[in-house]
Amino acid sequence: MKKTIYIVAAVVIIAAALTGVILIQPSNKPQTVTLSQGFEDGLGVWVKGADVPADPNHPGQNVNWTINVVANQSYAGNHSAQFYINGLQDDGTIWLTRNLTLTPDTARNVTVSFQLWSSSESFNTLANVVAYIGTKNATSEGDFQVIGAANQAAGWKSYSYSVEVETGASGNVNVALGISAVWETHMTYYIDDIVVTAV
Ligand SMILES: [Ca+2]
Repeated sequence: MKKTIYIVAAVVIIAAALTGVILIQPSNKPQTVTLSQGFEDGLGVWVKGADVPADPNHPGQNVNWTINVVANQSYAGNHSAQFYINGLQDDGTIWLTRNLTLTPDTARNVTVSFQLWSSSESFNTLANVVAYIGTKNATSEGDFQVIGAANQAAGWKSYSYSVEVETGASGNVNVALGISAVWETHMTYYIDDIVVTAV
């Protein structure tokens, strides 16, 4: 019981100290922006993108890929985004991206976190989970940062990526996330519960 009182007292002191810190910050600090996407109403403002190789089995075409909102898997609610790619060429990156409009000419710490579902755990990396945060549009695999292997667990696993961004004159910052095939197989993953924050 005594211990509980000490803990409560410590929390109160820390809270008071933190409040003091907040009060002395300049009042023009940009507000924290938080956006979430759980795919309960479709893709919303998120846009599909891909950088995939030609398919030698179908001359003149690229390998098949799709990103669709589906109801057969979900981390929260009833829907998620299903990512499918024919990885038989051992190559190909597909993603969802959206734009943030932030205060121009400020330095912001932008984080994207999300849940990814894999059907199995594998010691081989079948696909990488990739992300991009920055002021340009991510258009190729090379624009993306690998943030982890996709097959670390059977079921849902959380991923996160943060970048300190100079917002520039427009204040436009793009966030993208997806998967990149590195094993010769067809692959399907699900993504849900995306949260983007700019602080
Ligand atoms: Ca959902």
